[in-house]
Amino acid sequence: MENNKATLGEFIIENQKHYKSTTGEFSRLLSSIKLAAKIVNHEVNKAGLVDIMGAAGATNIQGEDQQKLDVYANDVFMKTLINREIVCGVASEEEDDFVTICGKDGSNQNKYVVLIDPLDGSSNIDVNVSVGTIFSIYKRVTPIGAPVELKDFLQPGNQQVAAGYVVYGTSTMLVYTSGYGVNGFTLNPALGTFYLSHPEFRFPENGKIYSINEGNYVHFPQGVKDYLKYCQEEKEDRPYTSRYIGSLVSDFHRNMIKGGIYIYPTSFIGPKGKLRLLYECNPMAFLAEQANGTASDGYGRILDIEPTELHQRVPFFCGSKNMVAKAEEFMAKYPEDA
Ligand code: P6P
Repeated sequence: MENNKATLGEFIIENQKHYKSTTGEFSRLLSSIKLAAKIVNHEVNKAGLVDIMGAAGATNIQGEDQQKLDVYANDVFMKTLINREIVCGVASEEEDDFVTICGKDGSNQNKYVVLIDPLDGSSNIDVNVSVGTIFSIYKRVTPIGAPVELKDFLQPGNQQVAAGYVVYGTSTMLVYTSGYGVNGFTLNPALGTFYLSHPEFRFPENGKIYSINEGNYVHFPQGVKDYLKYCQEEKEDRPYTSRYIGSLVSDFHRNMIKGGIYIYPTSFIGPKGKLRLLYECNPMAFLAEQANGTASDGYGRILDIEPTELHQRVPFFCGSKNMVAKAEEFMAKYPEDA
């Protein structure tokens, strides 16, 4: 019965002592993300019944076909965060540039910016496989009230004040960290309430699942090819199990519960990999480290990368510490691939 579990709203209030915000602004921000997640969830859950699936005809800055739910999810988060003046700016995978309401009049005194992938894994929508929203929250570095600038968004991941995801799967969960561990909340759709179902997520120390699109094998760096051979050989606790959903949030979520590594490396197709640093890798890396896991670009800590562009891509190795460490060992044998 949920009645003995805290709701997300109660949890946010109980943990206000952790948030450096004394005005309740941070709590309002988390509550707004909760609201947007419920609205998007409602549409995702009925996508098969109404004509909201399929490409919206437009393409985003990544050159990817925008699925109608992509566009819808982006609109919902923009309306919830910008129109209601909860934050001073938002950068989104679906927007070429950041969006802000901090005009020159200095009226907007908000101090947070949000970076978001409104609907990650959207190519799975039409085949009824789970998708997710990923968010990353920073304090602005420019003066409060002044116009927001790109440098408010180009901060290293180690400056995040919070990060999380919503996974729209067999059940809808909101999972987030504000630097004090990772907690998961499951939505009761009948009540429209998220309940604390997974307190204190922790990656199992020794994972045995690897998640990678082996269709790109011939294009992988040699270090990744060697690591995959290591995972597949019959020795010690191996062969490991291969599981790949094609939805970062879902693969990450499973690996955090069962132990495992997710890899999206560089390849001939994507010389910097495919995943975006600011609104995919950094938030997932913050969650991973807060859940006793780790996240690397194959050579160094994801959270220490100094961003240069809003939509820049980086290679991504994330999950159980033992597996990421072993993958980095193989990558280190080929420094020319760095
Ligand atoms: P591929 C979805 O587009 C995404 O960004 C991640 O959610 C997912 O893990 C990856 O790309 C899938 O990419 O090239 O294997 O189809």
